[in-house]
Parts: sequence; structure tokens; C-alpha cells
Amino acid sequence: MFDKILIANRGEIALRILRAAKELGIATVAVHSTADADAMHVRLADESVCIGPPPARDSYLNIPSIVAACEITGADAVHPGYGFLSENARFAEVLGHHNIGFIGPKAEHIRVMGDKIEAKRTAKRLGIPCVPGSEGGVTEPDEARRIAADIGYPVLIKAASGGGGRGMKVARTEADLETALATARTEAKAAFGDDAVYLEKYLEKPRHIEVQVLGDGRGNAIHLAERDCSLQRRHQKVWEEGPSPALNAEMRERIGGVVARAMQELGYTGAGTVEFLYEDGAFYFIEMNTRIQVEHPVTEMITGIDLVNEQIRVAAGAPLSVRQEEVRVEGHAIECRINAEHPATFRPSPGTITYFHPPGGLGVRVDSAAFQGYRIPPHYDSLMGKLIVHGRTRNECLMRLRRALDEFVVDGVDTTLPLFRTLVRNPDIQNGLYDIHWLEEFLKTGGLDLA
Ligand code: MV4
Repeated sequence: MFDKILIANRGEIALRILRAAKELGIATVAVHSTADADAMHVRLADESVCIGPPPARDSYLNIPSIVAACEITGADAVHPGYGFLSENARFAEVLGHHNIGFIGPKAEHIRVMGDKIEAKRTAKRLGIPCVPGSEGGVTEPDEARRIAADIGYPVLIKAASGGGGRGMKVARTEADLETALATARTEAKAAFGDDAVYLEKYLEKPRHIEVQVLGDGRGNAIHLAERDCSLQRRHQKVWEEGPSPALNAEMRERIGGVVARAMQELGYTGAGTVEFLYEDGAFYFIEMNTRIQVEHPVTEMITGIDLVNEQIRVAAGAPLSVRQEEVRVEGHAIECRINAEHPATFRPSPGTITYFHPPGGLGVRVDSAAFQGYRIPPHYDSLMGKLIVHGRTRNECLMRLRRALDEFVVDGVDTTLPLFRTLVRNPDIQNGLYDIHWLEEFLKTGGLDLA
């Protein structure tokens, strides 16, 4: 097992990793920018190293600084969290060259899944159902027209280096296609330095359902059911829950089994998420994330399995602590991302938290690095904390969530708490009847009346 882990991240996920390391008896090193000198992750770690000025590219993304912090402190592994360097294959390789463990998958798997064309090719080869579309990249209008005529309109053009919704273009008819292709390629080149794009059938009203996996890199891989992350705004998840209100136990077993077998064949190491669009009873692979995700507590609450603990164990060469037959989904969990943003305009609201009172009680978890007196710096994302609630049924979970949201007090900055207090009382949400467009539609049609 590792003796000392360096946490190459900040905020709530840095705390989450600290907790897992401490429970394993592993010493911890925090790194921080000058803007985060008084952050909670720095205070709670055994040691800390300042790695640069506030902009992430000069600190949390600075590979030489982070490697130097490992050398100075004698850390023998790095946990990257999510975002920042978590899906940077070169970072994983550089750490390897310095004999430092990377708590994540093999660099090769990060790289494959980072290229959405390669990811889809790999998924297909492993027997995971994919959205109908081009076999690989598309450059020529004639080729695009042939494929689109075959799969049928509308079609979607996606950037190979995209992901997370950036650089997508819909073509509703053949008349739109040539322009959509040219625009998508130009935008992809500008945004990612790579003009490779591919074509897919555009699904009009799917849900976003993602399967959590864990692999030991030595031929054992399991699934931990799914999360439904359909409630998003501008490709930012807002509310995540598991299990999905749209699936029954049989469908869950079926897709989970397909994904676990695929990851077993791939020899995948650590935590990963296989993302699907789900429409009319069918699953379509879109992407795979090779990191721990923001919404991982939803899965922890319904399975009781500590995902970060498992990540650390397998990275150190240990087997998973749990077998597939031992994984049981118990009850229901919902996560609300509490951002320091205006609840209607979503304008970031950095500043000092003058009062902070998180909710508590049975089935209530708050993952946050915030505290009374903390000054939220303006340099990073606006996630202030996550409220995760568990109940024996979805209805119990919703009732408990309503209570927990009413208990949560944050003064000094705007937060998205009022949005959640409205959502938890909405009939469509209560009935689990929503797709990937529901939230944007709700916000556009004035569903959020904060008067
Ligand atoms: C799609 C799609 C419809 N059809 N692919 C957006 C983010 C990226 N991960 C994939 N995305 C989509 N891919 C096909 N073939 C619709 C979306 C999409 C979306 C997906 C998940 C959650 C929210 C979304 C919001 C808009 C579009």
C-alpha cells in the first residue's frame, strides 16, 4: 500500500480524497495555489506545498510543480480527483517515469477514451451498444451525405477531441449538412487544435444514464449500477440520482453486465463511468470518463461502497474489496450541486461566506470544503458543496431532500439552493419524468419563480 498520497486538486474532492487516505492510514500532502493558502484541504492534510499563482494552468495544471511537490515530500502516489489533470494521459506517464503511482487507469486507457472516435470504436469492439453513425472520422461532404442518408436525419456532428457537449452541430436535413460539417470542423480546430469530427444519429429526447465501474486491471471488473444525470444546464450537471427512475432491475442488470464484461476484457483499472443516452428502452454509448466523478456519492449511498478507497487500493496493486455478487442497490440517492451562483442567472458569486449551516440527520451527506468565514476565490469553478440524500425509496429520498434543503443556510454569497427547493417540489421531478432538455426548458419557460 502507498505510504503517502499527494492530492492534486482542491475543494470538496480534495477533502473527499483526504478522508479515504486517512481511513487507510495513508499520510496526505495537499498542494495549493496562492489563492487557496487558507483552504480547508490545506488545513486538513498532513503537509502542504504551494505550487503556484491562482490561474489553474500555473498551479493545479502545472505538471513539473506537482512532480516537484512529490519529490520534496516523498509522496509515492498522486490522486488527481476530477477536472485538472485527472484525464491527462501524459501526466500519468510522467509520474510513472518518476516512480510515482497515478491513482487512476492506465495512460493507454485515458488516451483511448479521450479521443471520442477511438472511444466509440473501442466500445463497439467490446460489445457495448453505440449510437448509429460514422465508423470513424468524416471529412468529405459526400461521405457525410452518404452516412446521413443511411442512418436518417436529424444527424449530429461531434468533435473527436470534444466531449462534454462542446463543438456539436445538428443537421436536420441534407440541406444543412455541408455547412454543419464545415462549421463543426472549423470550431473543433479552433477549440481543440484538432478538426476531426464524426457523425451520429441525433436522438431527440434521451435521458443521460451513466454506469459506474471499478476494475482491478488484472481481469476483474464490476459495475455499481447507474446514475441518471439528465438534469443539466449548458452541459453542467445540476441534479443526479440513482438508480435511474427510468430503469427497472432487469434493464439495470443487463446494461451493467455488458459494461462490466467490456471493462474486464479491456483490463480497466480503477473507477470509470460509461455514459449512455437512453431512449425508448435502448442504450447508446456516447463517452467514457476515466476518473472519479463529482456525482460518485450517489453510487456510494446506494451501494455502501467507498469508491475512492477502491481507487487507492487497486492503484496500489490490491484486488477490489467487493465482488459483483456482493454489490446490492439499496434505496435511492439524489445529489444536488450547490453552486455559489445566482439561482436564476447562474452568475458566479465569489466572496465571503458569512454564515454556513449545513443540514444533517439520517441519510444526509454534505461534501463541501466551505465553512463560515471562508472566502470563495473567483479563479475556479463555483461548486460550493454537494448535498446527497439517501432514502429507502425514491419518495422517502425526496421528502428527506426537501427537509435538508430547507435546513441548509448559506449567507454572504448567492447559491443555487433556491433552485433545488423549487425542483424538489415539481411534479415532473417527483414523478421522475424528465429528459436531457427538461431543465433548460423549465428555466426558459419561467418555471423558476423566485419571488
Ligand atoms: C448526443 C445528443 C443527442 N444525440 N448525441 C452532449 C454532451 C455530450 N456528452 C453528448 N451530448 C449529447 N450527445 C446524440 N447522438 C444529445 C447530447 C446532449 C446532452 C447529453 C447529455 C446530457 C445533456 C445534454 C444536453 C444537450 C445535448
